[in-house]
Amino acid sequence: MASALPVDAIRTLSEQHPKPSNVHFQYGTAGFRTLGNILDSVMFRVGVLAALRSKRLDGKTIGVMITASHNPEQDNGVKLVDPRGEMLEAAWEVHATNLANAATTDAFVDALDAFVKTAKIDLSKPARVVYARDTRPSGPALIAALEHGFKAIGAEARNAGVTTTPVLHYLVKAINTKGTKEEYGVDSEEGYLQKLSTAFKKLVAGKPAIPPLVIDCANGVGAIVGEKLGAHLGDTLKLLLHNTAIDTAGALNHACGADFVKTSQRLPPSLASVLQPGQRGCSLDGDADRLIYYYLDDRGQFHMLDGDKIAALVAAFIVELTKSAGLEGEIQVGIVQTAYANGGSTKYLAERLPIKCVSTGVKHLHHAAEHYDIGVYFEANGHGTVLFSSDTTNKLSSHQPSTPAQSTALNHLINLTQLINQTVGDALSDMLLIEVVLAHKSYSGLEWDSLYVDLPNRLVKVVVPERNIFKTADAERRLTSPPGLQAKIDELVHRYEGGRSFVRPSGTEDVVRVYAEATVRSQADELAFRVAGLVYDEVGGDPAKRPAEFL
Ligand code: NG1
Ligand code: ZN
Repeated sequence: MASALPVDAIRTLSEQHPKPSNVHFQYGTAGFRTLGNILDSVMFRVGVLAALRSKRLDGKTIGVMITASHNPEQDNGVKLVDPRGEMLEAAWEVHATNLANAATTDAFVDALDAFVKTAKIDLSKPARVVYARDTRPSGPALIAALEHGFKAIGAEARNAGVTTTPVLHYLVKAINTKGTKEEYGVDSEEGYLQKLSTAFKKLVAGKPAIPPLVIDCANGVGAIVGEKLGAHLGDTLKLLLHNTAIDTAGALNHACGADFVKTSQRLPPSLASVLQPGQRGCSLDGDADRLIYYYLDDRGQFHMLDGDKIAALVAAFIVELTKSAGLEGEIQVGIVQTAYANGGSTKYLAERLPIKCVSTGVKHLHHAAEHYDIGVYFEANGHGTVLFSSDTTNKLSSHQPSTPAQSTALNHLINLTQLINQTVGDALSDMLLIEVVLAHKSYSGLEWDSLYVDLPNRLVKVVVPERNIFKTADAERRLTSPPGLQAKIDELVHRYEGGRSFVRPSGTEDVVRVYAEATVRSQADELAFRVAGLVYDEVGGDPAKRPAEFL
């Protein structure tokens, strides 16, 4: 190796970011995520790690995003983004966890040393990173700690400021493809907004004027980027931004945002006097990578259009376009879901398209979607995107349409590749995609909703002392541990018409999640609570403190 770790600089700065002694950190499905005020040491060390990742990949730019997404305001987190804009390679999650948990500066330096050797990192390579944060109040201090990490190891670091998670992913890919034939776009937030809005305008040109769209920004960073997007869209699509109080303490994700809507299955109270019957509304989450749509019917009844409905709408549209472009049989569209997908959606989609169920976590969905020519993946919670394989992209640019209709459809497909953020789920890009489909199909929320009927469902969490004793198989649809619990769940599920339920440990919170669905609302609720009761008893929960609804 041509050079060594700058141990002195790392030591001196590391001493300013001591690890709290009583905490164990874990790089989970969404990076490190916990209370913002205990993450200082993690940020410093992630700064160093991101630089090493860049060196390992020959100086390619690595992204670092500081956010805790839909979680409460006091939480924060950090995750690394690999050069093509995708999630950090899984093997490095373990290294991240090890480095974050070294008890002292000495232990940290030793762990780094060992890691550099085993991972064969050539320290003479350059280190390049780009980083951003959401609007959380703990963000600025955490950024300062992260920057110390960059400084300690001598990384070339670019600050992308306060922006959405998907913009950061876009930037990483745009920077790394600059000047190549895969150039992804201009490497700035402005470049991102230009790219999306230009494609959107082309896709809706000639369609009837689109009525304004109500957007719940979750009092987060989506409010900032949403406003800029609105300016780019002008009259093409008027964005009515609500819940934009990014400076109000406690407002972030509070009684608003995509997670609130999906979990509570109701309209944010703040929109009660805003959303008119028949009007389209949507909610972003705190870092604008999740999106849930909804509308009120004539009777003022709330209807939710979640990630599963988005997948159905978008996949059907793309299949139609490939047929119209004369590419039927040449380009295969496939779907990826998780066990949380509504049974109604799985049935609808499986009758029409190849479909795959994978474990929770964007990296699993993303990788599975890469196996299709065009892979549509959405989590029920509204996180998802569409991936076009490079073969498909080439096919689209070389295909010779034989009729004007084929040529139009082909152009639409090409513009979709520009509109869609293919690096990661992106609420703003997905929102424009949905608006394109609705405009093309002349659908209101009601018609979109009628594609299939959702089965009533309930998601419950059970707080447990040790979530890692819960182990799953079959894309998390069955428990293999604790022994015997799955059999009890099966026995219960059989008693409910259309019943389905599964249990898995959360990757982001110290809880076990219980999902249940059934043909009738009250039965779905009852099944969820009874399975939660089984879990509660299994972990030796105090019978006196057993939540009343766990029957
Ligand atoms: P966990 O906490 O592992 O259930 C949650 C979501 C995931 C994913 C991650 C990352 C549900 C049930 N789970 O994971 O889908 O989005 O957060 O943010 O929605
Ligand atoms: Zn998010």
